[in-house]
Order: sequence, then C-alpha cells, then structure tokens
Amino acid sequence: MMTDRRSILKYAGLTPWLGAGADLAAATDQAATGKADYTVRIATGLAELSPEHIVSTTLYNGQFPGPLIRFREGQRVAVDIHNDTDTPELVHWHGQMIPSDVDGSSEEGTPFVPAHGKRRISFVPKPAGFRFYHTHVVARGDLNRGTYTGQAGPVYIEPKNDPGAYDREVFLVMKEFLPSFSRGGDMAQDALAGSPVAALQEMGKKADQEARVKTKGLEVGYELFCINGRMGGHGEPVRVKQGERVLFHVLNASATEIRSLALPGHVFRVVSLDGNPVPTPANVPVLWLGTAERISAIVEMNHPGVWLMGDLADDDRAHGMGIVVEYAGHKGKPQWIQPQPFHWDYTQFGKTTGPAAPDETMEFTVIKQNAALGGFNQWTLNGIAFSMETMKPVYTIRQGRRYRLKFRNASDDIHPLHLHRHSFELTSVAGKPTAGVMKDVVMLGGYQELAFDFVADNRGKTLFHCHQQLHMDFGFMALFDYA
Ligand SMILES: [Cu+2]
Repeated sequence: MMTDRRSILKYAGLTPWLGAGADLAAATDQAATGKADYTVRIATGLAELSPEHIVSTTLYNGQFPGPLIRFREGQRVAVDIHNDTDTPELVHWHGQMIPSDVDGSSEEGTPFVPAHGKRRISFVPKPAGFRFYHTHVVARGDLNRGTYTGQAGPVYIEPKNDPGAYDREVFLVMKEFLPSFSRGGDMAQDALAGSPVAALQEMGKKADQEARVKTKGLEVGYELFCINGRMGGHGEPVRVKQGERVLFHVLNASATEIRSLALPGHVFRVVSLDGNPVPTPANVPVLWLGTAERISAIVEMNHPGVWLMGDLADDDRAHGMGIVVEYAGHKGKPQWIQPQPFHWDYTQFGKTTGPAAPDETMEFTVIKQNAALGGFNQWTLNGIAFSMETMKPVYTIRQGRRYRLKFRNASDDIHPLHLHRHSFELTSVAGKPTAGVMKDVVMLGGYQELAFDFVADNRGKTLFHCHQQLHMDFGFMALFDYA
C-alpha cells in the first residue's frame, strides 16, 4: 500500500517544502557556495489561527508551523538560516545526532544567527524518523522570545528502508499562542502512570518551606490553542476513508504544556516514540505528550462520521486545541466524546529483558525553589542551578561508555527531560523496569523517579535540560562534555 508521500502534504494545513527533495545534487559541494538545499527565514509575521484570531509572532518562512522538512538519512544538506529579526537566533535540530556547532544550542557552542544576518550550516541528517526544528534561545520573562513564538516545524528524515504499513501519513503540530503570566499553573497531574514517592514529597515540601517567598512562582498560560496553526474547526479537516490506516505523526510544540489527544471512537496504535520505532507497539485510547515529545501512531479508520480529534482539557479544546477528522461522504458538526481518564505508561511500549548494564551511573535530584528568582521558580539539579554566565555544571563523559542517568523529582511538576545529540533508552519509569524504548525527551512525573541510559557516541558538548521553557531558563540545565 505505497502512496505518494508528498500528496499528503495538502492535508491538515502543512505546506510542502518548495524545491526540496531527494533528487537534489550532492550537497557536499554546496556546503560553502552555491544554493542551499533548504532556507529557513526567521521573521515576524502573522499567523491566522481563525478569521477572528490573527496573532503576530516570529515565524519560519512566514508560516506556522514552519514548513515540513524532509531530509534523507545520511545525505548531507546545506541549510541557509536568515534572521530578519532584531535579536540573535538559534535553530535547534531536535532529535538529530549532529555536531555541536550546528546543533543549535549556544551552550554547546553553536554560533548565533546574528540579527539581520545569515548563517549557512551543513550536516548529515540522522537518525531516520520524526524530528523537529525549533528556536533554542533563552526567553526568561520575555514571552515574545524562545518557544513562546511560532518558531517550530516538523522534520521527517526518510529512512533508507521503510516498512510503511499504512495508507497515508498526517503530521499534527500542537501549539498554544498568546501567552501570559499567572501565579500557579494547571499542570496535567493525571497524565502519568505510577505513584509518587513519599520521600520526594517530603523533600518538596521542605524546599517550599525554606523558600523565602511563600507565594507560588510565575507560570505561563495561553489564550489560543491550535493544531497545524488553525483553531479546531477552522483549518482543512483531515479527510479519511473508511478502512484506511492513517499514520499520525504528532508533535507537542508547546513551550510549557503537557498535551493530550484523543479521536472519539478510535484507538491509536503507537508505533514510534520521538521518531524511534518501539519494541512493543500497543493500542491506546489517548496520547499524552510532554513538551517536544513526538508520537507516531496508526489509526484504523473504522468509525465513520465527523469527529473532533482534540485535547482532553475542555477549556483548551474549546479555545482551539483540536482538528476535524471527516470521513468521505459524511458532513455535519464534528462530534467530541470525552474518553475515560488514561494514564500514560512508557513501559507498555518497552520490553522486559535488558537493558545492558551501564559503565557509570549519575544521580540527579530535582528541586524547585518557589518564586526564588524575581517571582520565578528556580530549578536546581543536585542543588545547582545552571548558570548562563559560567555554563556550569559540566559533567565529563568518555567516548563509548554507557551512562545511566537516574532522576528523582522532588517537585509536583512534570519535567520533559531532553538530551541533545544522543538518543537514550528508558530503563526505569516510576519504579518499573523497562528496556528498548529509545527517546530524546521523556516526562519525569511529579515526585517520581526515572532512569535512562545513553551511550557517549557523538563527541562534543551536549546539553541536557528540561524542555519546559520556564524550567530551562531558570536553572534546569546541565552540560556534558567529552573527556
Ligand atoms: Cu521541567
């Protein structure tokens, strides 16, 4: 059941990348001169989420989401990044194993794309699968910077061999706009499976009591929500036929929020997490995605009608977090049915044997210092908040060694932990051992524990951080560097 991949791009509001394709001349020669294979232009523009809701923000190539970029695994590309804004920018190639100077993180030493300037980069895209690209600048208190803007877009790296047991693929990018600060948040506490650890709850309470300011730290909320840049009901529906198998590639491009997604009357067969095939594909009624996580799931279209595929949070869905799925021959108002609560458990996609024993184990305890930094919460790893001035702490790693990172979360927040330039293997989630699930972002539950392994196989400075923009900007980062 092979289909023309490019034909899917007209669905769901994603625009194909003009001029991009596998037929381009070898890019190696174009790395220094000549025409780039891709151009990313960063500029302020308007995103029309609905006729009544047009937001001004920073965009890639004048659109949100940024154009879907299709790379071919192992085939070098040259990318021109133009920055038409007044501030330096960085484009991070999330989930790819590429050198530090093109990864898009100043902490790793990637040069900024200067304001009103340009930078050409060249790299060999890998590994195959669903990745994305997004800005990696610090926002702190500026809600017009960083991932609060519209600087995000999907990347798909075509594998050399593709099993492709589906009829069509559809990319969905979930995103919020019009952010504002508030005291205290509405973190989706029911997202994850597993129980809190009492000792971590005690630590969290103690940190709260020791905080000089007793009020809650600032959090970010949003007014508008969208999938593929359109509020629910305002974009082109996903048009399907009965009996079709549709592969959805879902990206949570939020700056700060955990998202859920359900399609009434249908189940998702999760086949990949963060673009990497899982050892045990499994059916679930609801997807949960931390900030920057991706899920690829096949849905068998066996429940004809017009449905709203949306977030479980009523308020967010009412303000746009949904997209219409319309069967051929069916018309009318899209229907939503609230699913039963469903706890996300990464281990159901794993295997029970393995993983390999690590060469070294590092432990990290996460603590929130309530409202400690000018009203913002400060985050510490083992008591240290990352400093943008000194770029410390730095953990030294050695080429070829397997490291196990163990996390203990002494806060009630969920943290989407992200490691740059490497994939990691989940080894334990909320006390449950697992193996074989390869990811680059994973949600560490409130007052829970989690462990993953990674192999040091990509020399260069490597950033680790929580992908929640408010957390990474206020301490929740660390650097790894090769000896
Ligand atoms: Cu966090």
